[in-house]
Amino acid sequence: MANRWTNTLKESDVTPEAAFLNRRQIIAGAAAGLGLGSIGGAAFAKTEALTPSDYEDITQYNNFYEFGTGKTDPAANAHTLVTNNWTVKIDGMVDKPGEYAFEDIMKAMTIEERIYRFRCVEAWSMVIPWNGFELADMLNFAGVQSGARYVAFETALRPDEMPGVRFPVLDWPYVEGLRLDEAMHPLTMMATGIYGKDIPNQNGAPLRLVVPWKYGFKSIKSIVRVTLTDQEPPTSWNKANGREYGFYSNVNPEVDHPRWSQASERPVGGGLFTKRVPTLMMNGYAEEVADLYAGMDLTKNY
Ligand SMILES: Nc1nc2c(c(=O)[nH]1)N[C@H]1C(S)=C(S)[C@@H](COP(=O)(O)O)O[C@H]1N2
Ligand SMILES: [Mo]
Repeated sequence: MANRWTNTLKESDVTPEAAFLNRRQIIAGAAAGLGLGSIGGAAFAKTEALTPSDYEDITQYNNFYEFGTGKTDPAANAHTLVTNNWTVKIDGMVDKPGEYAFEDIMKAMTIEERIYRFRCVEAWSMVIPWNGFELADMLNFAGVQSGARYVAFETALRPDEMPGVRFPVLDWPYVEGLRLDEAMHPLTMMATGIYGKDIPNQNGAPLRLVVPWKYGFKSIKSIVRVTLTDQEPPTSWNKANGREYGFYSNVNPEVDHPRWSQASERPVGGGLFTKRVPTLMMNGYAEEVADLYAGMDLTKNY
């Protein structure tokens, strides 16, 4: 693919502002403005500098329940995951279904860097410089058939390598899903690296989804299967508690979790006295993605 975004640039030689400006101009087809806009009263940042979180924080404070439910469990335990000879089955409503070697997917994709906000539904956040490719490119590579409307994702389930799956915290394997237009959106990526290094096991090696305008649990890790379908696929957290976790799970400061506010968040890594900051509508990406949800009641489609 052509270098549409910041793929030739490294974090060291581009300011996040420049990268975001470039991206926004391409998507919007117009010059980007500065300052704040609003949707339904909630502020969102149009353009601002994003300072990436420390590598240490990004890779030592994780959620990956297959390796335990504590924030430091994944970093402590995920070394047992064998990522050699990884394959991803791409099946369902595609022209070229198959069991693809991770290396072959990588050869066909353009790896670029993108610095995205990351917002967990638990109300902590980070800024992560991902390396990876657009999910759309991988789906086009497999050939999406016209009847497909959703994409289902599945994480590896390997009891011998994943100490956490002994516990029935979730109905394993971890599964997630997107509407096809969300999956094809140019912001949606498959991450294979962080800070220019291969993605660590605890962050979802060798490839995981990143959907920056949705709560973190949508960004499913260590993917082994991607299925194009015409039915809304089941998702792990929705199955576990459908009242608290919906299919869409767009970051929305105006729709609280039944047990806590989503209006603000705690940036991870700033030490004990870090101030909470306001949560942005669609995590700051409303200008790019809000039209995907035009006419939908976001309090019902949470
Ligand atoms: N397979 C799998 N994917 C997962 C999870 C998980 O437990 N298992 N946790 C999710 C949640 S709740 C979050 S916040 C992010 C955390 O990603 P990070 O550890 O890279 O920050 O991964 C998501 N993807
Ligand atoms: Mo999360």
